[in-house]
Amino acid sequence: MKKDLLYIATLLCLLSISFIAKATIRPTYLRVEYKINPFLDDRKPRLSWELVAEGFDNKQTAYQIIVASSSEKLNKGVGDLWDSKKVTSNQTNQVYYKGAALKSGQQVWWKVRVWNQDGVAGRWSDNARWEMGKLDESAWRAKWVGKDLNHLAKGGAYELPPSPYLRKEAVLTKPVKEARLYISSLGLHNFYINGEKVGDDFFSSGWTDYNKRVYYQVYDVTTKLKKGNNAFGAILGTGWYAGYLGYALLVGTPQVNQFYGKFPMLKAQIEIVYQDGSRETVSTDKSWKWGLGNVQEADMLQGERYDARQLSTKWSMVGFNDSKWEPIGEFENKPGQLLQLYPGEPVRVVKELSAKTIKKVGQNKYIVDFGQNFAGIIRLKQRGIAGDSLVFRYGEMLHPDGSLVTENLRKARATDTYIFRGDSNAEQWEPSFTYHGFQFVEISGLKEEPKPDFLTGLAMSSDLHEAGQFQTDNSLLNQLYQNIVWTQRANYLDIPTDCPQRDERLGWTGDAQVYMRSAIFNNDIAAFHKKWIQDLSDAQWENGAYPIYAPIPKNKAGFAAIRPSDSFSPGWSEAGIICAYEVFKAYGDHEVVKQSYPNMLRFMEFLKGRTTNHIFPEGAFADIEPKGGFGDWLSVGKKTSPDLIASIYYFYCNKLMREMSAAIGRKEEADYFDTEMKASQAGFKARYIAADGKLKTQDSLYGDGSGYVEGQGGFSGHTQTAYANAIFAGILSPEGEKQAGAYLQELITANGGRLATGFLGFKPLLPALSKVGASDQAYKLILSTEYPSLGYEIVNGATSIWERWDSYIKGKGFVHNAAMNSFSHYAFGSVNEWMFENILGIKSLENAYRKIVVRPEIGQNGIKKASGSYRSINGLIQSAWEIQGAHVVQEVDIPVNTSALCYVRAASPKDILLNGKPLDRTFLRDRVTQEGEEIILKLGSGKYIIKSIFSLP
Ligand code: RAM
Repeated sequence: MKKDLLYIATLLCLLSISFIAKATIRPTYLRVEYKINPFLDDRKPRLSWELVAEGFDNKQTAYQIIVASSSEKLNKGVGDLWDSKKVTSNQTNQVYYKGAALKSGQQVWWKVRVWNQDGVAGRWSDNARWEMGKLDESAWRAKWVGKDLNHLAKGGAYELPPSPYLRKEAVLTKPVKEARLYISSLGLHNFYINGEKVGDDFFSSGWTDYNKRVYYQVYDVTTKLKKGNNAFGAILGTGWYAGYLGYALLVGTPQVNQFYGKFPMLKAQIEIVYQDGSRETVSTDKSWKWGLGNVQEADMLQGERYDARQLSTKWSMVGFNDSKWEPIGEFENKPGQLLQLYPGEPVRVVKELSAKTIKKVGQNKYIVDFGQNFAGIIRLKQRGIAGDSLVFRYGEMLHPDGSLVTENLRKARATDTYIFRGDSNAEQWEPSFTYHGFQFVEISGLKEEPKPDFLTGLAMSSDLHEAGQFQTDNSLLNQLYQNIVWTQRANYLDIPTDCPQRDERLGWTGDAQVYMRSAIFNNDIAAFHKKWIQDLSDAQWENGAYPIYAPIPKNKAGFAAIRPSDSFSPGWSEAGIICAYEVFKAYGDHEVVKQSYPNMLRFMEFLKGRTTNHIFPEGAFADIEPKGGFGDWLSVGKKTSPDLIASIYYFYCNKLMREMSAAIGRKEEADYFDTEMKASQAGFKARYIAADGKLKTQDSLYGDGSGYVEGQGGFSGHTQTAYANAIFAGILSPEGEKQAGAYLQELITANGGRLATGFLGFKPLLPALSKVGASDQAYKLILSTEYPSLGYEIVNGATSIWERWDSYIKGKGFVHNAAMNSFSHYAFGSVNEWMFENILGIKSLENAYRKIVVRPEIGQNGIKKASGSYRSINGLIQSAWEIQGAHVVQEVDIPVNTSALCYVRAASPKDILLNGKPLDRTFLRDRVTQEGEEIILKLGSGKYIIKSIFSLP
């Protein structure tokens, strides 16, 4: 009896243990192709999840995925599409769907469970889903429709036609069970069903090389339809397809707009499943009608003009009298033009800002200050007399006299006009087919003092998940972080643009590549860059070079249409390798490598073709415009030889290609890149390194420097930029790196403790200083408020990152005002990478942060406290530290299924308390090593508080 009781007790105990164990590890945040419950057209999409579990050292040892064709089946555990069964693996992301072939429109439900380190299965995740888009052309019935209204454009400085309005009514004979809208436009569209706008996204279907690829979106519109008559309507905007692009007008290119086509077109297909299972489709074709409406002008750069009197809001509802509207034109698909599901995240309004101040600046004229420089539009809420108009102009800065700075917009008109309908209540309006970069809005035509909330700032961005958090006890650094985040927000808008305000807004490749890792720490950019890296591949030149911006429309002769001399440049074109590499590293994404691999190989071949002795000697790129490329763009002081920089980049790209090739099993190529990398290292040494370790160039080979950017002053190899790049890329020998580190510091000191770098030099500057053990110098640079520095911008009121170190100088004002002077340029925000990797100390040791290093740089440098996090694809990593008197307290959070090497500054392991306790013997034996003044703790998942006696090196 006693025995029995004991047996039962033991059994109960075991059961409860296994029950607890079972409950502790669980997948959450299920995503497909980086998205939550998305529409997709990837036939073998990749699945991912995060894991949560209590306690320490939790790992996944196996998983099971079930994929079903209905939620009922999934709930019963029936994987009729795929049951992976138990798969022994620690992989939680980049897991390919390996089930039955999926059809167009197929709805898919899935869930996952995992086994932990003790082999105990956890509970199933919640159900998640995805739905397939259209997998081939035959699934499309809709035709392209559109109307050329260019003849209605009012003359003047800009040629801006009105937007065509499209409509169609259709009878649905039975009650609706489910409905989808598949929609694409060459240009931009707003789509309405029964008077309601579908979707909250802007600027769909995005900017691509429309000759090669056009995207579509899918929406669930079930609740918008009803049995009986339904009305469908659309307004089209020229957008990137037919509107103005870049600085074409400014530089005098004969063609200034309509780079891809003359007028916008729409393709929309509404697929309805009736409750009885039968189906109906309503598609765009020549049975649709078009008419004129309220949008009288709409252009991305020039702004929108909206006359609310022209058309009743009922135009997209049933019963509107469209007898005066005419049939729309129907157009064929362009051969070779792929129609695919938008792979990125849509542009949305991501933040709303209210006016900080409203100042009267003239008769009926006011200036609103939103207190923050951003990209987006305004929402107006105001009463007015029919026919009265308000004119909105946008600016990032004010002149000392309080007037709006618009000179730096160059030829971007950036002006919106609203003409009142004359409603008795306040009229509400926001433009649809334009956006501006601004903090200030000047409103003319306001006859009465406006209410404080008459205008709302709507900040737009590609709607990306937040990945980073960063805070310190230093308000300057905190503001810097906010400025970086805001500038990324303003420029990650369908493509990574250089700036959001002037007549440019192009996907500049140099800016994108220097900023790439910084961007990753702020947002989950994997889906965004899945799109843009494709844009880059589509934009590759015939000769294999990646361009200086992408997309890049081409003219009939095959040159850049916006400015024919825009071609390629060292430091810019390498984005094709570097951006793919950063996605590969951060997310463990092999697909991006495989997809663009043929393009990357072609580019490497192009580079190789220009080398002599595996590097680029002086003058190697003298044939491009500007000569030698853009070089260390916007640096101050002596210019760094662009060829020396190009040679370091060549070495670096070979190194990255070696790693990526090996990862996707291209052994032969990996070997080739290894050899070429080493050869370029030797070539670099022979040509660019002097006996004393100084970097040098043969200046005479540049002649008088004419044609080169700021070449008159001559070129040098002995610059901050040259050393920073060489150290960062790892092209030097250990001894050489030491010397370079010393020269770099010398140069900074000789420059009064100031930086002198441009786009290419600044990105590696602080990381290089940290690499050579000069972390304090890096801190000094980031905390400086003297010109040139990011702190200088902040003490002068910056809420975003400026294009130039001297965008504004006290006493001198806006020195470059009308030329190139953006106040929202993320390139110098590339310091973010150092803030996360060196202040917080979060680095990836293995791809995708499966193995993490936490090694914050703590010293006597003015910062006593820092905290932050990075949500990696393997989970949330947190790192915080604080100097408390004679101690440093570190708080570290390591995600389930990962491990970390955590560096603690202490003379001996005895000086460390881990979660309140001294390190025990087994821990000391198995998990502690020492490197100089640092103790390295090997930690599994869990939350840790590490207290150590503060010892400086
Ligand atoms: C400027 C862009 C961009 C830069 C190029 C070289 O016009 O704004 O930032 O990369 O030129």
